[in-house]
Amino acid sequence: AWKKHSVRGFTTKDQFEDETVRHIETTLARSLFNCDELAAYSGAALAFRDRLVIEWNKTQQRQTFADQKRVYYLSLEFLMGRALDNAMLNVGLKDVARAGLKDLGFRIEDVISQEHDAALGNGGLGRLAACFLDSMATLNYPAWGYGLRYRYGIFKQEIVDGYQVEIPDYWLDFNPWEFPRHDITVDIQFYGYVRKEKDDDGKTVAIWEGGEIVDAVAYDVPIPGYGTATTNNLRLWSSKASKGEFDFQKFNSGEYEGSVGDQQRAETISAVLYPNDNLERGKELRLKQQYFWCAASLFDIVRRFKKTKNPWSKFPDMVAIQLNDTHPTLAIVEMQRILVDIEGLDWVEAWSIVQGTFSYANHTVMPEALEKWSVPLMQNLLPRHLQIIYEVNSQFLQYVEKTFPKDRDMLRRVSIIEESQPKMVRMAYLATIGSHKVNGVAELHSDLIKTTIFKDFVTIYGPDKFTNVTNGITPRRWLHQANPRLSELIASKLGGYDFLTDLTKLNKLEHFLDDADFKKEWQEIKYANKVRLAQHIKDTTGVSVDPKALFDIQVKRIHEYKRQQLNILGVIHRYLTIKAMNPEERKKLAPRVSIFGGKAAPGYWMAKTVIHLVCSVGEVVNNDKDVGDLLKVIYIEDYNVSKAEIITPASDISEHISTAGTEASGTSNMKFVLNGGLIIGTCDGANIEITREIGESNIFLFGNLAEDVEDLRHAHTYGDFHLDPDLNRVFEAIKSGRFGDAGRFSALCNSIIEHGDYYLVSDDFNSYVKTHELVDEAYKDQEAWLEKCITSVARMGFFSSDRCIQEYAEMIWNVEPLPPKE
Ligand code: DL6
Repeated sequence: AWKKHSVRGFTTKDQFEDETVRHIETTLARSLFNCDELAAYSGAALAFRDRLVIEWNKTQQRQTFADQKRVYYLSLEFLMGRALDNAMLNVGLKDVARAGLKDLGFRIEDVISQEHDAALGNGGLGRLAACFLDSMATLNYPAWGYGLRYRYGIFKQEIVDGYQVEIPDYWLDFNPWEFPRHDITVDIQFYGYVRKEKDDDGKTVAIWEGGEIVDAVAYDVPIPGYGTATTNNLRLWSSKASKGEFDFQKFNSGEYEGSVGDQQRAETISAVLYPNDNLERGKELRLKQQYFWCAASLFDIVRRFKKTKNPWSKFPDMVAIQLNDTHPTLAIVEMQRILVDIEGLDWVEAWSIVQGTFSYANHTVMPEALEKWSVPLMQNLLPRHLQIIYEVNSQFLQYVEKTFPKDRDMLRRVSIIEESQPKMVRMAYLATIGSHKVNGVAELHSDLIKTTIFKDFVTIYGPDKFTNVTNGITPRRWLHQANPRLSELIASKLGGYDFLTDLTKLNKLEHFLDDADFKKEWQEIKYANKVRLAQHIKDTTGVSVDPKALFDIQVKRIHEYKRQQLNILGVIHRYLTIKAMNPEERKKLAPRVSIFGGKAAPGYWMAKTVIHLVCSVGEVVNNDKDVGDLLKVIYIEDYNVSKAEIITPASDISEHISTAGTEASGTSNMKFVLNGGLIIGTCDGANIEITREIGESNIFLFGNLAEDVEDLRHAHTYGDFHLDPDLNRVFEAIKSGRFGDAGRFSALCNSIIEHGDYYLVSDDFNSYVKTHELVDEAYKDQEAWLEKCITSVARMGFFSSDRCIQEYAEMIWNVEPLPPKE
C-alpha cells in the first residue's frame, strides 16, 4: 500500500507552476491576487524544497543500509549564501523554473534575489565549509555537516558618513530550507563538579554531576549534489531551555520571571555568530557554544554508530570526524569522556579510537587567531573535560620525556597547558595530539606550520602525520551560478557541462585562443558583467563608473594582514600622480575603478579606520572633476556571498596582497581567476600554486618573500626602517588634511611610520606601485590581456573543491563514495 503513495517531484514547467501556486495558496495562505516577488520566491523555494526532500530521504536511507564509513564535518561556520538558485541548478531544473516563473509573471533573477543570505560565517573558513558540502554531495560521499543554528548570522554592514555601522542579521523570518527536528533533542550539561567512586569491579569512575542542562534541538538542511540524486544533511543545533529545568520547579513556586530568564539564558548560546575573522577573544559564551555543538554532534554520531551494533574497536572504520580549525577540538575530549566515563572502556583503548577517528585542518598561523582557553574558565564550565585534558597531557608528556630525554625544554614547549598567568589550554596542540592527521590548506602554509607552531610535533610524531590539502572552490556556484553566460560559452566549446564536475577539462579552452568569435563573445560577457556591477554601484552608492575602465577589486574581510591599507595608500599615490600629469600623459593612462568591500570586526578599530580612509579618499577623488573617469574609488557595503556572485565575474584585476606568510590560502583568488580576471598578489597562500598552474606570465606578483619577513621585522625593531619616498608623499597628503581630518588616520599612518610596520607596507610599497604600472601597460593590449585571461581559466582545474574533497577522502578520511543506484 505504501508504494502507491510514493511522492514524486515535479519535472515539467506546468507541474512546477502547480506546485508553486499550491504552496503560495496553502502553505503560505497568500491570495494569488497580491502575489509579489517575495511570495513567488517562497512558493518556488517550497516547490524545490519538496524535490530535495524526496532525494534527501532516499539518500539517508541508502546511507543507513549501506553501513559503510561516513564523514562528519564539524565547522562552527557555514557561509552558505542563497539556496534557491543552487537547488535549481543542482537538480537541473533552472530552465523549467525560469519558464514557469515567466508564465506566472516574474523574472527569475528578481525572484532569486528575494532570498536572504544564510550568512553563518565570517569569511573564507565558513565559505570553504559550504563549498565542501557541495563537493561531498556531488561526489556521493556519505557525509554530514554539523554546525550551530545562529539566530543572528554575521552582521549587516552599513556605511554611514564613511563609517561602518553594524546591524543585526536576523535571517530566520522565513527559511524554507531547514527542518526542525523537535524529536531529536540532546541534553547538554555545563558547570557542576566531578565525583570519583569505585564501580562493582573496583575500578575508579568519574561522575560529572550538578550544574545546568540546556537542550540542543536539531535543525536539518538538505544539501543537494550537482547532477546526482545524493542529497546530504547539514545538521545545525539550536539551544533551548531544558524542559526539566524550565517547566515546573521555578514556575510552580511562583518564580515566573526567573524561569523565563533561564529560558533566555539557554537560548543565548546559539543566538549569535562571533563576528571575528582570524581573531580569538576567549569569551565564556564562545566556549559554551563550542561545547554545546560538539557534545550534541558527538551524541548524535555515537547514537548512530551504536545502532549498527558494531564493537567500539570498529568506530574509526565507520566514522571519520574532520575538525574545521580548532573550534571543534572539545569533540576530541568529549569522545574520550563518552568512551571512558559512559561506555566504560579502558583509557588507552579509548584514546586510540579517538586518534583513529579525528583529523584536524589548521587554517591560520597567526598568533592572535590561535585558540587558547583559560584553565580557570574551563575548570568552571567543563570540570570533567579539564581533568581529561590534564590526563591526555600527562601521558603525552611522559612519552615525550622518555623519547627525548635530552631536550628538557621540549616539555614546556609542547605541553597542552601553557604555564602562563592564568594557565591556558592550547587548543591547536590538543587537536594535533588527538588526531591522526593534521593538514594545512595550501603548500606554503602546510610547510610553514611544520616549521613554526608544530615544529616540535613533527619531531615527536614524524613528518607523515602532517600533510597538505590545498583549498578549492565549487565551480557550480563560483562559475555556473555566478557567471552563467561564461559557463554557457565554455560548454558550447567543450561540448557540454562536464567541466563542472571535472574542472581539469577546462584545459581544452586553450585550443580556442585563435578563435576570434569565441574571444569576442568572452569579452562581451566580461563587459556585460562589468555593466551589471556598475549598475549595482550606481544603485547603492550613487556614483557612476565607466564599465570600460579597468576594474580593480579587493573584497574580503578587512584585516591589517590582508593589507587593504597598502591598496588605498597605492590609490592615493595614483591620485597624486594623476594630479601631477599633463594632459598628454593622462591620455596614455587606462581609467581605473578601485573597488573595495568587506566587513571589519566590530571591535577592530584599525580595520574600521581603513574603511574610513577608503571612503574619505573616494569622497575626494570621485568629486574631483579634473580627474574625472581616470580614477574612481568605491566602497561596496555589506559584502556577502550573493554580492560576491555579482562582483567576482566583473573584475579585470583583483588584489590578494597579504604580507607573505600570513594568508593561509585565500579562496577568492581562485574565484576571480576562474571568472576570467587576472590577479595582483604576493607570494602567499594559494597564490603560489595558482602561479604554478597558470604560469608566471599570467599573474602580477610582487613583494617580499615569506622567508624574508622575519628578518625585515627584526631589522625594523632595531631601527633599520626606511620609509619609501612615494609612501612618504602619500602620508604628507593625508597629514595635510586633503582627505579630511588627518587626526582620524594618524594611528593608521603611525603603525607604519613609527611602530615597526609589522605588515611591511613600506617594504613592499615600491614593488606594489611598479607592478600596478605593469598592469596598466598590459591592459592597453586588450588582445594579449584576453589571452592571459582565457589561458588562466583553462589552467584552473586544480582548484576545484572536488579535487580537494577527493584528497581528504583518500589521504585522511579513508571513505568511499556511495552513489545512488541507477
Ligand atoms: O582555509 C580557508 C581560509 C583560508 O583560505 C584563509 O586564508 C584563512 O585566513 C582562513 N582562516 C581562518 C582562521 N580562522 N580561524 N580560526 O578563517 O581560512
